[in-house]
Amino acid sequence: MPKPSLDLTLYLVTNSELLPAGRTLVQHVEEAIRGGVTIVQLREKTMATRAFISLGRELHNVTQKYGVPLLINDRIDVALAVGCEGVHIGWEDAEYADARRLLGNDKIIGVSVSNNDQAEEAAATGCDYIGVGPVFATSTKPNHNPALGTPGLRNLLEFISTLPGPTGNWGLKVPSVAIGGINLDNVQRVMYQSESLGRKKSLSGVAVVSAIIASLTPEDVCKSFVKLLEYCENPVFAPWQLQIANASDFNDLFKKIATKVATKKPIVHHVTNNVVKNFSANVTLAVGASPIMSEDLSELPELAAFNGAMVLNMGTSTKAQQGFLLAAAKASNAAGNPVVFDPVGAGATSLRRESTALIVGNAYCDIIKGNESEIRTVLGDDVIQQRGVDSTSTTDDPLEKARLVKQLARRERNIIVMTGKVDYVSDGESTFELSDGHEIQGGVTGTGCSLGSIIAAYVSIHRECKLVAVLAAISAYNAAAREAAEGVKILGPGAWMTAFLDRLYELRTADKVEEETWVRKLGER
Ligand code: 3NM
Ligand code: MG
Repeated sequence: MPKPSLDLTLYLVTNSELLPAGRTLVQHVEEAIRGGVTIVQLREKTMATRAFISLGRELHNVTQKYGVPLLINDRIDVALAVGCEGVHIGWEDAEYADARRLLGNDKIIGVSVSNNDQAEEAAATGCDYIGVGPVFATSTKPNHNPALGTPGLRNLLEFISTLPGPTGNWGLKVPSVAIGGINLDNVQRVMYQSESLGRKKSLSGVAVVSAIIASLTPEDVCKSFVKLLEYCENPVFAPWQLQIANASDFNDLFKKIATKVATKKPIVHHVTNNVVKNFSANVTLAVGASPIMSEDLSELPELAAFNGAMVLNMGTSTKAQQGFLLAAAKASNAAGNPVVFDPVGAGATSLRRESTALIVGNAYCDIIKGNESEIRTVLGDDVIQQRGVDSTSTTDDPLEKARLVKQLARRERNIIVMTGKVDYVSDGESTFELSDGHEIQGGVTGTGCSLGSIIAAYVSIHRECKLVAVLAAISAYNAAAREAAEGVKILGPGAWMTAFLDRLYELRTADKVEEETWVRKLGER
C-alpha cells in the first residue's frame, strides 16, 4: 500500500478533555472534517490503552469515510492496533528509527520541532513532515517549549530549509505545520509572517486543538479556517507587489494616489495620543481623508467595516488602555485594513515596552513608524544580541540605519519607517532614503504623529502596493513641510504649521509634481 498523501492545510489535533459538555469526540471530529479538516491526530494523554484503541478504531471508521488520514500521537502500539495511517512523535516519545521500523515505510511519521537542534535531528531522520511550535503560549499543552512567536517560527523555517537530510533538499521540501495557540484571529498572520522572503519556505498549514475542539460549532469554525487559509495565498498583508521602475513612474503614481485619497475619502480611525488629536485630524482632512477618533471597544467592528485604515499611536495611552490598543489592531487585521503603528517612546518606560511587545507580538502592523530609538526598541533582543548595540543608542551611519529598518521589516514582514532628518523606509527587500523635509517640523508637536495619518490614508486607498503608498505619503509630507517653510514670510512654528496644512491641501490636486527624485533607493547590501 502506498503512503497516503499528506495535506496538512488544516490539521486537527484532538483533546477529549476540551470537548464541550455533551459532545462525543467522534461526532465532533466528523463535523470538523465536514468543515474542511485535512488530517487528524488523535492525541489523548491520559486515556487508558484499551479505551484509546477503541476510540481510535471508531474514529478511523469516520476518517476513512472522508479519505482523511488519522495519526496517533506518541503511541505506536495504538496506531498498529488501529491500523491507521501513522503516528506523530514528540521528543519524549519513541525514537523515529524505532517508530519507522515498527510501522514500516508505508506509514506517515511526523516529528515535533521546537528549535534548531531538534530540526537537525529531525532532518537526520528524514521524517514525513514536521510540526513546529509552539507559535504562541498555550494552556492546551502544559510545560510546552518557549513560544516562538512568528519571527521565531520564521527563523526556524529558514534554518530547516537549509538542512540537507537524507535527500539533499529535505529541509526545503519537508511539509511543515505550525502549532500552538493558533486560532481564527491569528491564522492568516501566522501563515504570512512565517513565510521566508522569496517564498523559499512556507508553512503547509496549521495544527489546531482548542480553537476547534472547544468550539460548539466545529464545522463552521473549520470552514472559517479554510476560508482564511485560502486568503493567505492572496496576501492581505503583503506590502509589495509592484516595482517602481524610475522616478517619473513614481511621480505618476504619487499624483494618482494623492488624488484618489481626496476622491475616495478613506476613513482613518485614529487611536492616538491626547497631544496630537486635533492636529492629526486636520492633517488627515487636508489630504482629503476622513479622520475619526474612537477609543471604545464596542465601536471597533463597525469602524473596521468602513475598510479604511488605522493609526495606532500609544503616545499617552494608559495601562488600562493596553488591551484596547491590541483589540483595535486585531479588529483592523480581521477586516484586512492596514494598521500604522506608532510606538511613541517605546523604550522610555516599561509600560511602553510592554505595550509595544504586546501589539507587535499579537497583531499584524502593516507599517511601524518610529524614530531610531523606537525602532531599536521594537527590534529588541535582535539588535542587542546580533550587534551588541545598546537599544537606546543612535547612530550617524546611514547604512546602519538602513540596516535596522531592513532587519525589522524582514522580521515582521511589513514596512518599517524610521523618521529623522533623513527618513528610511524598507519592506525587507528594498530600502529607501527620503531626505528633503524641513527641520522646523521638529519644533511643532504632532508633526511626526500626523505623518502616520497621511501614511494610513495613502495606504488605505493604494493597498496593491503599500510600499509605494508609504513612499508617496512621506514624499507628500516632506514636500509640504519644505514648501511651507519656503513660503512663509517669517519662519516660525505658528506660521509654518498653517502653511503646512495649506500645502498638504494643495498637493492633493497638484498636477505638477516636481520631477526631482524625492526617493532614493539604497543599494542592496
Ligand atoms: N503541541 P492549541 S503545542 C499538542 O508546541 C501541542 O509541540 C505543541 O493546542 C507543541 O491549538 C500543542 O489549543 C497544543 O493551542 C496546541
Ligand atoms: Mg508528544
